[in-house]
Amino acid sequence: MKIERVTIYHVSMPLRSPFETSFGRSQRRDCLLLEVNAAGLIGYGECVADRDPGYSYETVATAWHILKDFILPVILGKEMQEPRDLASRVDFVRGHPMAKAGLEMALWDLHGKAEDRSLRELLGGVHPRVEVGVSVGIQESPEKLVQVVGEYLDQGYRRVKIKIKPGHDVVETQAVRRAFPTLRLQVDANAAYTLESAVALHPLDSLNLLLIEQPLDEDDLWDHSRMQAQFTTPICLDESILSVRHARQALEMGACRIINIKAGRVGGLSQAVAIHDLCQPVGVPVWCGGMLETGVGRASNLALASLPGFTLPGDISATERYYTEDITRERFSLNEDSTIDVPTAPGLGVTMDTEALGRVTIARVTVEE
Ligand code: OSB
Ligand code: MG
Repeated sequence: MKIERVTIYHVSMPLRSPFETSFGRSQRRDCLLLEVNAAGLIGYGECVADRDPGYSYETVATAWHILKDFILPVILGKEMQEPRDLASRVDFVRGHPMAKAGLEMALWDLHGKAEDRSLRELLGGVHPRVEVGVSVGIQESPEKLVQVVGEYLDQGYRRVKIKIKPGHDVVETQAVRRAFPTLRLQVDANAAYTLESAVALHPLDSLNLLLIEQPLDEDDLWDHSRMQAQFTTPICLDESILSVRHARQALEMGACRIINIKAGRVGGLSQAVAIHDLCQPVGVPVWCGGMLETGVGRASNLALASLPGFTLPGDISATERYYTEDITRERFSLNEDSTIDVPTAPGLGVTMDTEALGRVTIARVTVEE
């Protein structure tokens, strides 16, 4: 099908509660939404780059620039049958995986709609619903953190991840563990430590955590392998894994034992599936990370997480954990067994609430052939 027109929306949505990580605190969540018109169909994709370059060097502004000035010009007016073909066509742009992945998601949505198949089917997903957890931001005190975690448990979440940073780590995690001795619990440092300062995290090793996520720098596979040798708790990499090659090398050098897969971070769903396919036969657990997505990206995450190798709960929470108003008509809710249903309609399986989209759009541009 020929790609006729693409509209980029810069969306800014108020979060229901501020989200704080080691790289910053946000009250809003910005992203780009891509609307691709082809063969009388519309496909949507979400580019998960944030307003600020805290998690990644990519931002909404860099992704806008890379898409509008480099990627869209080589895609518009062209035939695109297979979303998997996008990666090689945009290879001439170094880096910028989130920009590429946002467009690829829209192509998957279009492809599914054209073939009348859900994204889950297209990717090889096997589960009708997937196990999920909640990612809890840094709180003002350990007591407050225990209270917030307790509220999520009351809502039915059976796996909790807490954000940590130097000075807000061991005491907080111990407090949560003491309050909830059997909870499936994990921590995420978002690269806030060095091999030296990570010595402070040793007490975490006796708290029966599922994993310790991304303690050290993004570009530091080597020191992660040294740290993993000093911990019995599995290290899980997020920011460090930008490609299938990184995943293979990280596993070969023992830099991690678990991988967090985010399609945006690795340049698209095709590469996300390839990392899954690398890990599954060798028994390395993977799970689906989150970027506070709208209903569009959430639908994509659910489809991805339905693949058989996603054996740990994903950071995919119910819509109401993030937003009062979403841009999709569908809202995702938590089932009693801490799962969320994977959409079954063609493509992403969601429909756009164009009025809601209008209310949260702060800039837009349409590009044609
Ligand atoms: O490191 O996993 C992360 C959100 C934004 C950027 C990075 C991360 C996160 C989360 C939230 O942990 C996961 C979610 O609920 O979407
Ligand atoms: Mg993370």
